[in-house]
Amino acid sequence: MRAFLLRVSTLVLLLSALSFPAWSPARADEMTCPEPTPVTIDIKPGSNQNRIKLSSFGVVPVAVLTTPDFDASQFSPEMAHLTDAANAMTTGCTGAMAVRWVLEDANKDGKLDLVFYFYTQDLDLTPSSTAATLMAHGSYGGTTLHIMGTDSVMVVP
Ligand SMILES: [Ca+2]
Ligand SMILES: [Ca+2]
Repeated sequence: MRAFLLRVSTLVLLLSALSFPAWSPARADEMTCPEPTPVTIDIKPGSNQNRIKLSSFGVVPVAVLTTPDFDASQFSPEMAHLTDAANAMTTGCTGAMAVRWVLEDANKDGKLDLVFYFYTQDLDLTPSSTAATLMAHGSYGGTTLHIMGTDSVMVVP
């Protein structure tokens, strides 16, 4: 009888250990992005057409512009993604991951902007894509901040 009870309680412990990860809310939170702050972005600064050739092996620069509401030079990014705007809201942080970033005045207004670079081959864009969304997280004046901005693209194979 005692051995039987021990076996049952072991089984219960084992089952609860197995089912725990499935409903842990902390884990679900890590998989989605918090509410982002809207920012102004410029895909391919200097070009209004924002033509992206998918077969190219280059990089696509995407500038987060400094505006009266957002000082890009105060943002220290930890990670950034660029994705088809149609996927951005439904699938969260997906798409290409930034390979590097640099502070420079991308729109020549005398204020530093933050320019992210993405490998064209990492992009999830298709010839039917019309816009791309940049999402980044990092710290802004010591507090954690998620930013998001969208710009048009013209995608060619
Ligand atoms: Ca542009
Ligand atoms: Ca600027």
